[in-house]
Amino acid sequence: MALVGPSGSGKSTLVDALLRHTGSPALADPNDRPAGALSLVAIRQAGVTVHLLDTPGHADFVGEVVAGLRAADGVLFVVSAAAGLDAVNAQLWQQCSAAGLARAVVVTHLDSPRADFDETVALCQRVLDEDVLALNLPMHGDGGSVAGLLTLLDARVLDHSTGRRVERTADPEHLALVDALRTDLIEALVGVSEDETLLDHYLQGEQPEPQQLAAALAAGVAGGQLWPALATAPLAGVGLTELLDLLVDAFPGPAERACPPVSRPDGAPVLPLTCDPAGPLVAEVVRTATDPGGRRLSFVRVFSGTLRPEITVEPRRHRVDGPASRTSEVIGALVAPLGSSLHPVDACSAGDLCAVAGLDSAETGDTLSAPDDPLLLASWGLPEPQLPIAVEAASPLAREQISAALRRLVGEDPVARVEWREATSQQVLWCTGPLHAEVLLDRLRSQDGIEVCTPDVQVPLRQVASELLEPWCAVSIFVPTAFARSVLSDLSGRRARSATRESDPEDDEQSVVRAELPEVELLCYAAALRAVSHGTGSFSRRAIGDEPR
Ligand SMILES: Nc1nc2c(ncn2[C@@H]2O[C@H](COP(=O)(O)OP(=O)(O)O)[C@@H](O)[C@H]2O)c(=O)[nH]1
Ligand SMILES: [Mg+2]
Repeated sequence: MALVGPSGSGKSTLVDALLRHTGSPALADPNDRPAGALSLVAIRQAGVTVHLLDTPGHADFVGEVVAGLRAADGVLFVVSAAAGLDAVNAQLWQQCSAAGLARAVVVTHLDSPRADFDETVALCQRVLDEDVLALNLPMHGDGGSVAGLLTLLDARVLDHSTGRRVERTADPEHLALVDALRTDLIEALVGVSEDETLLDHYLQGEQPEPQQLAAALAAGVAGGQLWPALATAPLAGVGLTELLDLLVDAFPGPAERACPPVSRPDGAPVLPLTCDPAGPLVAEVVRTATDPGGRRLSFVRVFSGTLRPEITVEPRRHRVDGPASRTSEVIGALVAPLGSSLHPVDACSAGDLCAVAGLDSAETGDTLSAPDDPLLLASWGLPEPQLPIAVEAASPLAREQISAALRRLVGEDPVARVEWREATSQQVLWCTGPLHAEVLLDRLRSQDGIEVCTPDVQVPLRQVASELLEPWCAVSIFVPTAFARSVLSDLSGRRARSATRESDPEDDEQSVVRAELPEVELLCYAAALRAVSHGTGSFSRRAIGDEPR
């Protein structure tokens, strides 16, 4: 399960609460939860291992979110009842729809003075999907605290006012208050149910059995027909049992999901794979960390086949900048997240997640497969990093180490790139935004002890026959149509020419704005576009030659 949502919505708090609730210590060490990176833990509930992929909320770290979504079979949208949703979340919801990921909405911050659960669910219905349906409702105690829940399907009160969870049948006056919501939910479930007798009986006025409704809920969640919304108060332990029950009972397991498309490394087609432990090996590196011994630790989601110590794998990548990796590597010891720490495992088969230590040539985003059966997973449209940061070593010693350290740094990150610009003798680190740059340079400092300075990025100007020339680029900017006008008006202040807007032929709520402008105007454009598009815009660029200034 990937947890996504705006920064501060309570994703990490929810993960900690779920860890504690299932008997593991919470993540105490801040190193376990590095800034701007995916964090992985696993909980056990009713004999099922649930990996929780906690994603960073800020738009600069969209690469980590995309890596998390790729590794997940389902997604929890964590929404604060005090702060609501942002446009980036609406966009992520669409990406999840395209990938057929089962989802639920977890509402947090219900104890805050401005919180309104019904309003938050209504907002989700407007912004995400009209079939976001509340499964339970918060019951407030003194001072706005969440004292318990009222479950809509089986009409029970889960009373936490004594500090323990006490279950009882709802009082008639409670039921009368929620009657309309219950009817809506039951009708939605009857509507998506694969059980035809359920509809017949319901139309004849019979109340469905709880098991029938539970089966309809699971079918609706797995089939992407409805999206349960749950009230929680993670800090008070309210709603955690209900969330875990939903994860285990209603969300599809890995075996029920198709393996993402794969091909041969040269693009030649292969037959679709399934989540079969005996199938050909296909795994993806979703995060790269450094273990306490300084070794590379690659977190891997296995989609097909089984990863075992001593087998040989070949990491392959889509990225075109670095040297093509053709190194075979022998898998060493495997570990897997369990609670908030890592434990040794004998093997990791299709559907599961583990970490491999010392896989030196593998980078985040690489596909691992067998050398004699090479396969490559289709890439999942990662955004191009468009903020260039010039990086210079601050000391002569650091100057010798900086190239290798930068290469390692970008290998660990899903989107960052590094480029040596001969014309200006600058080492340029390409990031998604200022926060991403800050986190990467911080890592350079803390992991490699390299202090850097970041002079302005130079754009090479060429002197030809007394005419000064500067490079120009053609850009394609992808934004929701609602922001296209702001993007165009911002471009007009950047010496842009031939600006046009077209609707995406497949989705007229998305637009492509094209324009040509001097490269120097693009130096800070990643941040400017972030501001005018509320974090939803992305762009690509193409050099179109030098022109007189
Ligand atoms: N009052 C209240 N505070 C919460 C709740 N959930 C999270 N917080 C607080 O909100 C802040 C941000 O939470 P965090 O989990 O770090 O958000 P994330 O950025 O989504 O991971 C922290 O100070 C949490 O203690 C909640 O349900 N109620
Ligand atoms: Mg967090």
